[in-house]
Amino acid sequence: MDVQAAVAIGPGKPLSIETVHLEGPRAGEVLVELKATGICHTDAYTLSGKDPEGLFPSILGHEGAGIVVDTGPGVTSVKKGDHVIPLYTPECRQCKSCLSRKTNLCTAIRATQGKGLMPDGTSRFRLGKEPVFHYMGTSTFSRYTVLPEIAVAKIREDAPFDKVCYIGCGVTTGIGAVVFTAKVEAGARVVVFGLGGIGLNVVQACRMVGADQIVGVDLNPNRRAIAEKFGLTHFVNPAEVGADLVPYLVNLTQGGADYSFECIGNVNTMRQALECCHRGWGESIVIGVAAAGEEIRTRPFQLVTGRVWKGSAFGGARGRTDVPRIVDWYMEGKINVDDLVTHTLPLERINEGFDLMHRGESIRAVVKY
Ligand code: NAD
Ligand code: AHE
Ligand code: ZN
Repeated sequence: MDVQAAVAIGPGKPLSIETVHLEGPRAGEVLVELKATGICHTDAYTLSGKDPEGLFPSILGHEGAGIVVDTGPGVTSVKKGDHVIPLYTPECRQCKSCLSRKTNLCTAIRATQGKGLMPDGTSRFRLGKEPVFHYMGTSTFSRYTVLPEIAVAKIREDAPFDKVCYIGCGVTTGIGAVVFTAKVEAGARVVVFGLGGIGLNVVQACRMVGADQIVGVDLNPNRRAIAEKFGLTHFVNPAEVGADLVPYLVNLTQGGADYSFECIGNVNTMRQALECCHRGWGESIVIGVAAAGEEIRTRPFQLVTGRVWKGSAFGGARGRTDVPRIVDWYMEGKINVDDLVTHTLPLERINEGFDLMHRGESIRAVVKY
């Protein structure tokens, strides 16, 4: 079928709205009509050309929601008409990683996914005669996409697509990092670096689990008001504090944070996030994605004296199991997604969504198909 999509034609170039050819689902695959997709900072990172797995031409986007419109042979877990969220972290429930119960990083199709291909090693998208690469196994910047069955989470039908698409990445990443990766407990003191689409979800999850102190660090002063609405207790602008940010945060948290979260993707703030943690037990969770070639540094003494450095991908969530639960949390009013979707645009204006993010004006811009 011919479908309209925003194609990443080259690094640093605006997305180009094109009619591409999409082949139907093969064995174990489903065809999904996307109804909405969020624009995450990671899409901008890959479009910039700094992602070692970035390929061009490709169809980016990994924060979608839609309806199954066709299934390939052998598909049993979803059917036509089901509402789904595509998963860039699939859940096969059979691979070594899934069976370990120690990680959400399913490895069933990771190798082909990183090469922009479906599990059988081919692409379903074409522009004219040229193949177009998939992205993160999801390619949600297209009105239709093909996904492996293990890479969709079936969700309830009363959930609005233009809000729950954000659960396909940002919401789950932020909430999950608190609930699944760090397991923040009531009474904790937390520092969150970066109060954007991910960091604000970390903030609201910390409030949800009963943290006592939630400190946010961001260069954008406009983030203060919305972060306070989501549970922030102290806003810190590093431009005002200067070089002494770490001792400032240690003092503010009365000895150091029990948990810190880096939601920027900057290796300098990753170091600050670790070093503002409490001696003996403070845990720092790296969520931000830093470009190829970047490296993190600290004095090993920081770890010897009990601080813990961890990472979190997709919030440690197991997609098919946890994403429907997080949709329920939203529908039950336990988490606020609506106020974080600050802009809604048609596909034709998707590049404006990237501009809003770069200017720090949006939290999440969502494309509604
Ligand atoms: P965003 O652009 O919405 O938010 C980033 C925030 O950081 C902004 O508020 C900005 O003002 C602030 N900031 C930038 N530089 C700063 C600095 N030096 N000091 C303090 N604040 C600073 O981005 P996002 O969508 O929230 O994504 C954040 C990061 O998380 C990105 O690197 C993204 O790629 C990554 N990410 C990781 C995962 C994962 O699974 N690990 C999932 C989604 C996104
Ligand atoms: N190709 C990138 C990887 C970037 C990365 O770390 N991605 C996160 C999700 S970011 C979503 O917004 C992730 O899930 N990583 C685990 C994985 O298997 O990719 C790079 O920089 O190399
Ligand atoms: Zn993302």
